[in-house]
Amino acid sequence: MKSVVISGSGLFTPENIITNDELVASYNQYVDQFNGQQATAIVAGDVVALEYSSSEFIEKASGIKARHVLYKDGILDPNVMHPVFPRRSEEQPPEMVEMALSAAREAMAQANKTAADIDLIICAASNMQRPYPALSIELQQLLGVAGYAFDMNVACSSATFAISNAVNAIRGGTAKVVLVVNPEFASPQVNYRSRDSHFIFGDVCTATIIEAEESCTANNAYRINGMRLKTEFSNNIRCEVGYTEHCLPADPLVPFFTQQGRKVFKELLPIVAEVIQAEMALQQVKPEQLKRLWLHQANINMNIFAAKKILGRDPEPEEAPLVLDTYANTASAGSIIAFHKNKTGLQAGDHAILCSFGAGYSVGCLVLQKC
Ligand code: CO8
Repeated sequence: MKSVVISGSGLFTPENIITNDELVASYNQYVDQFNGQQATAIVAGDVVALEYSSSEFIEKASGIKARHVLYKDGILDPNVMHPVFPRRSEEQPPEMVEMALSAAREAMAQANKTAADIDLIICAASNMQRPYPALSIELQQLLGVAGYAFDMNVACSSATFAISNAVNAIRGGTAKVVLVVNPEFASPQVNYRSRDSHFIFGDVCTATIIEAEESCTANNAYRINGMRLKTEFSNNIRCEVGYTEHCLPADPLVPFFTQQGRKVFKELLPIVAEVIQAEMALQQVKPEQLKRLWLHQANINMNIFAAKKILGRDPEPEEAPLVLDTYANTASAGSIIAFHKNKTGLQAGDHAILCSFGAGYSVGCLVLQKC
C-alpha cells in the first residue's frame, strides 16, 4: 500500500477577537432588556426570566477564554446579536473561499507545492455558504488548479474524514497531491441570545496538503499509518436549517446550533476512546510510544479525559496541546489548528494521534508518524 503523508498545513485566523468578558457584558445587557420588557409576563409566570451568563462559568466549564470572528459588528450589540456583513456579488468569492485561499497558500508553501502540483481540492466543513457551485471549485479556479474538487460535510469530523478521502484518492490513483481546506465560518450559526451556547464557537480556516511519501520534499511531514472513521446517529448536536426552510412554518430558533452538552460529553467520549485504541492496536502503537495527541477542541475537560484514557495517566500540557482558550471550538478545524501550531519538536519515527469528534456523532482518528 502506498505510503501517504501530510506534508504541509496552513491556518487563517481572523483579526477580530471577542473575549468572554465582552461577550458576557453584551449578553447580560440583552438579559436586562428582555426581563424588563417581559416583566409583567414573568411575574404572571407566563415567561421564564433569563439568567446572567458569566466568564467564570465559561472558562471553567469549557476552557474557552476568547474567540476569533470574521465580523465583530453586530455580535456584541444587544439589539442585533449576530455578525453583520454585506451580501457579496457573484464576482466576489464568499468569506469561506477567501479564508480557504489564505490557509491553502500557507499549506502549499510548507509542502513546497504550487498550484500545478495539486490535482484534487476537498473543501470540508460543518457548513457551506452555498450548496452549489461547490466552494472548492471556486477555490480551484482562484488557485489555478487543474483536476477536480468537491465539498463535503461531517460536522466536526469533516477535516479528518476529508484527509481519509484524500489518502484513498492517492492510493486509488485518482489524485497525486490533495489540498484539504476547512473554512469554519461558525459565528452566523451561534445563537448569541442563548446562555448555554453563546460562548462556544469561533471562526477560522485550516488547510493540509496530502501526498504520496515518494513525492514529498517537505521537512516536517507526517506519515498517515492508520485511519479509523466511525459514525453513530444522535440528535444531541443538531442544526435544522436547510434548503427547504422557506417552505416551512417560520421558527426563529431554526438557524442555530443546539446541543445537549452533558449528553454529548458522556456519550461521545467512550466512542472516541474505543476508536483511538482500536486503531492504535491495529498499528501496534503503544500508549508510551505516543509523543502527541492533537485532539478535537470542544472542551478542555473532554480533552484531558480523552488523553488520560489513551495514555493511562495525566497528560503533560505539551502532549495534548489545547488551542481552545484563544480559538474556542472551531468545529472541524480544531484538531488541525492544534496540529499546525504544535507539530515541531518530534523526532523521525515518533508516533502521534490526530482525532476529531462531534456531531453525527462522528469520530475520525489518524495514527501518524513523523517522517
Ligand atoms: N453562564 C453561567 N451559567 C451557565 C451558562 C453560562 N453561560 N450556561 C449554562 N449555565 C448553567 C446551566 O444553566 C446550568 O445551571 P443548573 O445547574 O442550574 O441547571 C449549569 O450552568 C451547568 O450547565 P451545563 O450542565 O450545561 O454545563 P456543563 O458543565 O455541561 O458545560 C458545556 C456546558 C461547556 C457546553 C459542556 O457540556 C460541553 O462542552 N460539552 C461537550 C459538547 C461538545 O463537545 N459538543 C460538540 C459540539 S461541536 C460539533 O459537533 C460541531 C457542530 C457543528 C459546528 C457548527 C458551527 C456553529
